This record gives sequence, structure tokens and C-alpha cells, in this order.
Amino acid sequence: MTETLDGLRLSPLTDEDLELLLLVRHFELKLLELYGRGDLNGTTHTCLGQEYVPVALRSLLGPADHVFSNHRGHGHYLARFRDPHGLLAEIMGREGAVCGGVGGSQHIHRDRYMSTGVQGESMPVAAGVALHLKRSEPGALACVHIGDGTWGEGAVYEALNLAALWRLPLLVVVENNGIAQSTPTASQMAGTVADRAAAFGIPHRLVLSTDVNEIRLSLEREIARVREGQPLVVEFVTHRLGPHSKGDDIRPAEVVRAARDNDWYARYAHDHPEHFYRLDGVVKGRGRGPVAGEVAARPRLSRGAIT
Ligand SMILES: Cc1ncc(C[n+]2csc(CCOP(=O)(O)OP(=O)(O)O)c2C)c(N)n1
Ligand SMILES: [Mg+2]
Repeated sequence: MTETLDGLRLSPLTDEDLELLLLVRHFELKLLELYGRGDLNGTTHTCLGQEYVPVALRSLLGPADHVFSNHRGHGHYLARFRDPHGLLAEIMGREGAVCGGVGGSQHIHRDRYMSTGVQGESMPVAAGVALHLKRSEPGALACVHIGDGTWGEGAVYEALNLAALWRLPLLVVVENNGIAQSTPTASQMAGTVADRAAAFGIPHRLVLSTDVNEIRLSLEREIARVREGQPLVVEFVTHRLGPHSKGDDIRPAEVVRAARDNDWYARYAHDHPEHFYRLDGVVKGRGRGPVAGEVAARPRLSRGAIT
């Protein structure tokens, strides 16, 4: 067993948080199963292993805040809306799809939530929305999720520059899983995310923990400052449990093993077996049968998305 990121026992979760974590986990495992059977088209990127990031942030964000997601966005969406039916219908091109079936897995727009598969695109858009919020809805913020590899996109720096200069309520959440598709971060990033934030005078916080309660406590005050116009970069050191998309995993066995050893799912089952097993089977059963079965039985949309 390799060292876990924080090496500590996870604190007990509320039923609500655990159910949400399990919902995301089983939703995506089901997706991979459906793709494997040829029941879905296009592609999908799972956030297996990273589910705790949006779940931890959930209670720190409010309905007036905007969330910008990326290609790995099912967890971000489910943490915001808890709508597995609408998302699965979107991915399967069925009636009840949240974006009428034209967005698919990566391109979702609902209320103050938007995802894009184009790396870095969301940063300037989120900065623009943060400017709007500063002027018209003070106290609200724009939260944007990006990966470590996305720091190779120039648009990220243009957005950071203006966020710092104009003191925008912009929260940049970096899910640093150590890899971009098949390129390890160490092979493509000079310096660090922290150095790059510092170049703009933007505070940076490193989160090593996978403990939802601990993460919330550690970020509460900083996120309150974002609402007052202090942009912030929060970098989660996390692990991608699965392939980049489907079946395209060329990582060495020890890297995958380290990801498994840090997985909140196995760790929570170990640390809190009674709580875990009381809810895991229930949430898994819901996703495997009723949600997927019900959505698959709906009429197909004529214009289903292909990605
Ligand atoms: C502008 C742009 N370039 C390339 C791609 C292809 N692509 C999709 S995901 C990805 C890797 C992103 O890595 P990272 O930002 O670390 O996020 P992760 O996949 O690890 O969550 C790439 C290169 C893209 N979607 N958009
Ligand atoms: Mg990455």
C-alpha cells in the first residue's frame, strides 16, 4: 500500500454528502459499462477518484454563483443539480435531456452552470462573468474548474491577469491529477501552479486532503474573500482513477496503484464500514437499474449529440 495523500482517517460524512459522492461514482461506472456495451456514442471522461472536489465545494457555493466546468464535468453537474436522469438522457440522446441532447457529456448549460470540452475556454468567460457579478450582484462569484494540463493554454493567463487587475470574484479550482491525457504533468509544466498564480499576485491554496469536511473548513474563509473581490487559485492534488476517456490508459501500474490507494471510496469503506455499506448498495442499485433503465426506455431525440 502506498502512502495516502493525507495519510489520515477520513472524518464521518453526512448521509447527504456520502450519497452524493456515491451517486457520482456509480453514475460514471454505469456510463463506462454502457459505453462498453456499445449503448452510448462519442466519448466521455469520468471523474472517478476526483468526486470529492465538487462535493466538498458544494456547501461553499450558493445558487447565485456561476460554475464553469470542463470535459470531466459529470461530478460538477451532479453536485450542483443532483439530476442523474437529465444528464444521462443528455448523454444517451433521450427525452428529458438537460440540453435537448445537443450538448452530450461535455457541453452542458443549465441556469448558472456551463461546461466546455475546449481546454482553457472557460477561464476568460468566467472572468467576464465575474466582472458582471462584481458590478451587478456583489457577493456572488464565478468558480471555474480546470485541470493541470490546461495551464498550457494562454487564455488562462489572460484571465488571471484581468482577474487580479480588476479584483474579480473568480475562484479557480485546479484539479491536478498529475496527467493531461497521456502526458505526465512533470513532463509538460515548468515551475508550479503556485508560482504561476504568484506571478499575478493571486493567492494559491494547495489541498492535499480528500476529506470533504476538512476541505470545507480549510477553504471557508478564503472563499468568502473571493466574494469581496480577491481572486483565488485552489489546487487540489488529486488522482484520476480511470482512463483519460475510455480504455486509453497507458500509465505505469504503480501510478494506477497509487491512485487506487488514495481513493476516497475504498478509504471511506475502510474507515466507516457501517455508514458506507448502508448507503453504497442503495445508491448503486438506483443507478444500475431504475435510473439507467428508465432513461434508456425513453424515446430517442432526433438530434442527439455525438460527443
Ligand atoms: C484547446 C484544446 N486542446 C486540446 C484538447 C484535447 N484534450 C482534451 S482533455 C485534454 C487533457 C486535459 O488535461 P488536464 O487539463 O490536466 O485535465 P484532465 O483531463 O487531467 O482532467 C486534452 C489535451 C481540447 N479538448 N481542447
Ligand atoms: Mg490533469
